[in-house]
Amino acid sequence: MKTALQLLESFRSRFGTSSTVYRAPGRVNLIGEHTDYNDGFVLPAAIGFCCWVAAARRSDRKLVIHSENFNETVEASLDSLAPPSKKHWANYPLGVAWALEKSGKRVSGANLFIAGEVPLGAGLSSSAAVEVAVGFALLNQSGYDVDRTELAKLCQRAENEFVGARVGIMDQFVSCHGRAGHALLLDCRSLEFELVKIPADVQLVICNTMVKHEIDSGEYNARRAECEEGVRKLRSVLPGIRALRDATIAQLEEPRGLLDQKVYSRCRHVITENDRVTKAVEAFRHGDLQALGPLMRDSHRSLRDDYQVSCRELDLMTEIAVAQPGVIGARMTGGGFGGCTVNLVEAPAADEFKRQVSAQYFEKTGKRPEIYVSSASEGARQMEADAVRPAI
Ligand code: GAF
Repeated sequence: MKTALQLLESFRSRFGTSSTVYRAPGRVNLIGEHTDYNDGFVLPAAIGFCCWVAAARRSDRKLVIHSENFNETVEASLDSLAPPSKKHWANYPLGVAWALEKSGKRVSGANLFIAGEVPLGAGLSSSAAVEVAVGFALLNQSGYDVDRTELAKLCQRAENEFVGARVGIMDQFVSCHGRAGHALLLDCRSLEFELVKIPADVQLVICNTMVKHEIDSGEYNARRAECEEGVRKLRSVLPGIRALRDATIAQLEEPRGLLDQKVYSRCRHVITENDRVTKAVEAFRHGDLQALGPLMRDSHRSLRDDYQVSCRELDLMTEIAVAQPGVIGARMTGGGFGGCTVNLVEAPAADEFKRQVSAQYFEKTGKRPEIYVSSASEGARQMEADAVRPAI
């Protein structure tokens, strides 16, 4: 974990001036997968890994952005930002500046030093963390107050329209609004949210399969298009529906003949997953942790069989996890096609869980998994110079 002081020093040795430090977290989603872009419900938590940005204003309209992770510096003029044709790490920060300007905000030129600690390609939203940290920095450096919901929407727009991945709002939203010790129940249509306390004796254990998760592989956008097709077809019998969020499972069953098998399965995942989120929140609220296991199991199966976004390693990691003592529930988390599983584990069992899962996964795949024990953390912040303590 970095400190604000380290960032200040790195910035000074690169740009020669003082700076202000910001950070925004990655996320883990407890349940509610691929529901956000269907106007549904999600239950993510911000995690301890963050993207850090040190920033100082410039007098011109230039952005000079250095990435510590890629050891590369990119320069761009705020007057000529346009969606790029090629993949590049700088598309994320530049996209955020572009989205801010598109929304009518006048962004100041700035020097930015970016250091990300969210594992890349692990499905823990390293991109949302970069976007939100940069957006927070640019707004603050340009003299604007930060409206967290607006920032999340701008970062989503950057990713949709500049980077070209049609992601939903979940990752950016929880990176902005996360709260220590809590998951966040988000209604992705109204953007209203409630904090859901995670009991102190439950650990979030995140197991990285080490299979790279590729969100822009085309598969994500394809799933989204299939959901949209489902809504179009269902609308002929249910004229009122705007998104899969509006349909019940009974309403999906009746006109089943209208949908091809694949689209039907995609819709079934989304509709049943929304229901599981509601039930999981009830379970947390009533302290009925045992109810979470079957909900997480069914979520994983639905993502594997109906939505087809799991992979052999995610299935295996989940199977190993549920056989361990002290595990409450396990499932894949995030977009899928690799990345991580999320596990709720009774705190005293967490160390042994980690050891066992790691050894058994290695034995079966030859891959050494990374396993992170994280608490639910705070959302994006401006930092005080001398501490990891948030300034606001
Ligand atoms: C990715 C996306 F960025 C999110 O918006 C969400 O759709 C998730 O996949 C799947 O739940 O993280």
